[in-house]
Amino acid sequence: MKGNIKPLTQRSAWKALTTHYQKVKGLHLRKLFANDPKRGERLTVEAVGLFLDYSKNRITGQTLGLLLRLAEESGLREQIDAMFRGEKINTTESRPALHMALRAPKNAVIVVDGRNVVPEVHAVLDKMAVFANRVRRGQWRGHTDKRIRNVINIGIGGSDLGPVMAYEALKHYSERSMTFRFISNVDGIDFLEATRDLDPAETLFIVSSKTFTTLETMTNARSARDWLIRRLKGDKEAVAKHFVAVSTNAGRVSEFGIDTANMFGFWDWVGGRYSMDSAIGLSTMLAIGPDNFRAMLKGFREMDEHFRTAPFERNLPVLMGLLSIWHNNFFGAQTVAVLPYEQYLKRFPAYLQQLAMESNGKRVTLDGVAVDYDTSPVYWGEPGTNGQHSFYQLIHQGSRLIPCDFIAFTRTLTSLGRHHDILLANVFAQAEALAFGKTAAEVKAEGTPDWLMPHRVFEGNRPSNLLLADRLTPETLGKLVALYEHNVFTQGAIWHIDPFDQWGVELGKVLAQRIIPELEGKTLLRLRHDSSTNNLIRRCRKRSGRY
Ligand code: G6Q
Repeated sequence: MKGNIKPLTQRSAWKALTTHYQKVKGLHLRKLFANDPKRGERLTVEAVGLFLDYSKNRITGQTLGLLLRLAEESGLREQIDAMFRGEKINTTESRPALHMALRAPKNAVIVVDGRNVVPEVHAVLDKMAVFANRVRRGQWRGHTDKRIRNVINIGIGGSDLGPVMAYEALKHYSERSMTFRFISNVDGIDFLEATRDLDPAETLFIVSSKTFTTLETMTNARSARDWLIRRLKGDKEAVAKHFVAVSTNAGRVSEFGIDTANMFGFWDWVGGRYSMDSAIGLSTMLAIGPDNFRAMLKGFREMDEHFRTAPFERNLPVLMGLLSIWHNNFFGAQTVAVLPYEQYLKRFPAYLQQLAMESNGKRVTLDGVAVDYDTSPVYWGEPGTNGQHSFYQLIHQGSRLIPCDFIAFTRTLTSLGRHHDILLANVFAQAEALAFGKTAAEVKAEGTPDWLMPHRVFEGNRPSNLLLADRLTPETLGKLVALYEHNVFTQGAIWHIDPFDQWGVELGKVLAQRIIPELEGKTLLRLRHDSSTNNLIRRCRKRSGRY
């Protein structure tokens, strides 16, 4: 699509939306609902077991029509097809973005550089399953023949956030006799706290790194190797039974001392933040077992198919992406709050932050031209109901517009008295309160004195989506993650940016490498940074007694 698409603000649907926005920006959801008693039933869509109520967004039928036209004019259909065909849509890295191949059925054919990649995907999945079963059944044992009871994933960014989120989300299905931990931060505290109460003889490390060069991961992996060898009486042979790798870089893996027979591969066409369903999910498979992992892949696959084939007006990721664009680019909403009413999804907002913000946090188009519109909003959130007692105040009565994605499940995984009904009542109440607020007349009728009135009035008209599924299963999680992957893609496609690169992460990494010897060196090197950075380095050296 590069080059043959009009700049966003010159597309006719964009211009029409700009005019339309002026007409509808003052419309209140109270009025929209009052004028259309069936709105709450009409503006919903159900697909692959997920139900989306998008009626509480500040849209009319015309808004929706124009947004759908924008999708067409932006070549969304062609861009979806190009992605699924394996074209090199990640143009700045000259790679396809083919995470859909990770969940393709065995008989699918997806060709990258003349080769069908599906058999390789399934070969890795099978190898993961054999390994996971051996560990879970106590057949893969540690160096001293003890059973493996602890699994620690060492990785960062895309090699950490997905596995952590999936482990937490699917804990209900996990092998409870085993302990799962995740080390990502180069801050040694992360390592020390994760290992302090574990027996190395019962601990398996998964070093997850696409490149196997990432500073944080390699520093943590080396500390893990030292910890293991030291605690197992200096026996270097122990590494073979206590370390496996997930990587695309076999050379580096064997340099580290891990037998490549114990390496689980993936491919450069899988972006880090799109890799939780590749071998990067090995910790997930160890926790929930291969069958549950495959069920999760099935969920991903169903959402992929829905995204690829459903007409845009009934296409969940497309609708969510378009609504996000509407609030972001026209109402000027700077953020999106993702609020799961499901404790198991407590890490879902953090996972989404990387997915959305690393993907669409871009300031130039695919053609390298600076954008003259906003791209990714800031994603953030916490599980309900906790947020209600802290930051929801700002969503209800603050000066900013914050569209919310509520996520809830009709059934709970572990029933405890009335908890689930109370939880659901809260999520519905929040969406209702945000949309309709409380009018001055209502506040007055309660006998509120005049001076207090402005404080007690809720303006309402705050948009939200409500996603409702039946139960949080591995399959549902797969659907949910794929929904957001494609929602993010939809937005990136309309903004005409590359959602699959991440050059912005590079500069800090390079500078850190330069500063490390300046901090560690026995003598102070000549510092050539700005005066602030130089001063900070000198201060740290001095305070830690280095000169
Ligand atoms: C994700 C990013 C980034 C990456 C980490 C870890 O899309 O590229 O978060 O996943 O930097 O990289 P490695 O897996 O190579 O260690």
